[in-house]
Amino acid sequence: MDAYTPNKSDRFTFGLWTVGNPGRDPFGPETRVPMRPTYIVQKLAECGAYGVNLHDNDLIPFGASAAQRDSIVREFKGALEDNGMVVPMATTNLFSHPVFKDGSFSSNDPKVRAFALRKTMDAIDLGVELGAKIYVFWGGREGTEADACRDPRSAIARTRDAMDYLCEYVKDQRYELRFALEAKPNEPRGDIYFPTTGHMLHFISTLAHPEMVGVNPEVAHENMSGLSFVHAVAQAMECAKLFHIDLNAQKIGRYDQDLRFGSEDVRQAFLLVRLLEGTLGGAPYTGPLHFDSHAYRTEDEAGVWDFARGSMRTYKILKAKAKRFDADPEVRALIAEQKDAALDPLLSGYTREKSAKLRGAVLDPEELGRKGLSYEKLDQLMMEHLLGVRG
Ligand code: GLT
Ligand code: MN
Ligand code: MN
Repeated sequence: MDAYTPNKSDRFTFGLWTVGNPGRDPFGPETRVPMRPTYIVQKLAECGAYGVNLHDNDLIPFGASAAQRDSIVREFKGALEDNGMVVPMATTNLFSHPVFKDGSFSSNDPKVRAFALRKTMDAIDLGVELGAKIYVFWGGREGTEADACRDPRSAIARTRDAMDYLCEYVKDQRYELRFALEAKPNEPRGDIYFPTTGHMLHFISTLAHPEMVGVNPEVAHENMSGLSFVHAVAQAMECAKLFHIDLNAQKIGRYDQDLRFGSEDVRQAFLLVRLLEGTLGGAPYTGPLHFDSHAYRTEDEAGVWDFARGSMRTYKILKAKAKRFDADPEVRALIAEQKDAALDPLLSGYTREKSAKLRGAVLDPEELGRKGLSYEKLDQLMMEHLLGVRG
């Protein structure tokens, strides 16, 4: 036990499919024995996690009878209670079964769309029964290889119809549930619709109930697009749409690796934790911290729990480092907000008078252009904090 040992107050969660990943990849079968969901709950609790998330079919096999479902749910609820664990988020598997080979909500076939809606309503019922407050939508199969198959605008419109329908369903059932949309640019499809968090944020503004819908950005997915994950998360936070987050790590330009959080690009992981925790001063993110990642294929079960504990420890270490970085007087001096009592009031809230004053203000672009900003010093200070020789 040390300061970085995780505990329930840290709000760390894992999906059943994450620690339960048996190591299968496109080139080889499982390297680990699958674990029972109730066992996963017990082991995650021992590791210090706060909750567990699931797809409908992580718990209830596809095609199970109502009686089988009820008995599985009863047993699972017992395990949650025995281990003081919660289910903050649930989702639907709309990608494994061959019926979804060409998407679910965006499929050209109304029968597939009908099946997807029905499966999602059942899975929402399951999630709510287990206590979930967030419902994730990851449209992994909503995309194309043969792009001539449909007008991409129909895919967008059909997805909107599905979201509006499901929001109404939630309202009709009086569930206390919000949706979080997760973007990914490709894999398993050649191209996936709504490839980034930014695309999702705009799409949400076109829905009938935008207040019920936010985003679930994933480190690996934004990285696959070659974009800054930190900036995507910041944009979501700035408009109060960060409803959930999928933490993992990813080498740039690769397939979706879902590596242990912080194991690649430590700088970005640090800046992300700094943003989420608000150590710079902004409002923090207060939702669950979900690790959507899995242990290397080389690992046995012991390696899986090393992976889980490592994910949480790295987050806590980075959080402590972010606090020290933002409390460092040299850092604070370098990034102190610049104030100008005369100019600041002229820069927002246009009026004719303000714009006239702005035009009259004395500004010297040559002098401003010559001014050094000391970002080399700032960045090196960050490196020294990260590398453990400062703070
Ligand atoms: C799948 C995917 C993840 C999504 C999960 C939710 S399923 O593992 O790779 O990024 O978050 O459906
Ligand atoms: Mn994810
Ligand atoms: Mn992923």
